[in-house]
Amino acid sequence: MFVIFIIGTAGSGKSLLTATFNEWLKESKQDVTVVNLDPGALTLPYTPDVDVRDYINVEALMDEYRLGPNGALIMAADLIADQIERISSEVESLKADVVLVDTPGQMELFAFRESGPYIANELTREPKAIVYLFDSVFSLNPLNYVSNIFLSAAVYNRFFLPQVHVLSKCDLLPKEEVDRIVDWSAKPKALEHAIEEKLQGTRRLLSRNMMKAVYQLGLRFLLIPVSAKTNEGMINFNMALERILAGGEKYTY
Ligand SMILES: Nc1nc2c(ncn2[C@@H]2O[C@H](COP(=O)(O)OP(=O)(O)OP(=O)(O)O)[C@@H](O)[C@H]2O)c(=O)[nH]1
Ligand SMILES: [Mg+2]
Repeated sequence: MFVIFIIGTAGSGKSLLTATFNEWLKESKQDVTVVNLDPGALTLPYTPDVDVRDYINVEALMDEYRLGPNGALIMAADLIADQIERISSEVESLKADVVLVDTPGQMELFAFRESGPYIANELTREPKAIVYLFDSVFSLNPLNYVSNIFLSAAVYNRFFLPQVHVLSKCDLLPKEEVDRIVDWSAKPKALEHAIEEKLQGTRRLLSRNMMKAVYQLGLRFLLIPVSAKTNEGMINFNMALERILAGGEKYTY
């Protein structure tokens, strides 16, 4: 069994990628369990096999503790941690080859609170990986792109799990733009050039220094363009995960 957490900023495409990758894996005869860890999800583009909303009710928390939606979501994040043993048993009992975990809409609830890494650690003892999403349209601007590199470095620093980096919603940009962003991710020089060209003043200085800081840490963020609408890039995405999780073999033996 391999466990894959899909993480990214709000609206970056986590839930739809979970849905599409689930279908894609099932078509290639893999046995998949889909887990929804977002207690605040109103609708989902897939039917979860394990759903945190069966354990925690955000609206009830709002009523009972007189919390606003964000306060209730923070409380929910900690309550998920309390329930993790039961959730983990439920996942294990389904005995799938691949477990896809869709994480809360607001990434900071999962990535930057104590409960997130605890949940990730306790959700089975099987090998795990993180998929971090860079939203294509958001990443067009080098300043946004660099900020996202920083966020994904922060996520790595929290979980210390192998990480795959995806340029999500790649169907929304022309191919040249997609290639340009992928080029930034492969060649620091190309990104530096874009920063010089498109940014001025303090923004340019900050972006350049932030980028250098990340590269000095030895972190690399090679992006795989993927569309959850057209299925573009799904093969490369799956290969990257197989390489990390199964040493390049299929998930099922
Ligand atoms: N064109 C296109 N749109 C996408 C793609 N993936 C997601 N979207 C759209 O982007 C919006 C957000 O997608 P979600 O999958 O809900 O993103 P999310 O990260 O789960 O969002 P939250 O959980 O609400 O933070 C939806 O309107 C999706 O239809 C994609 O590959 N291509
Ligand atoms: Mg979602």
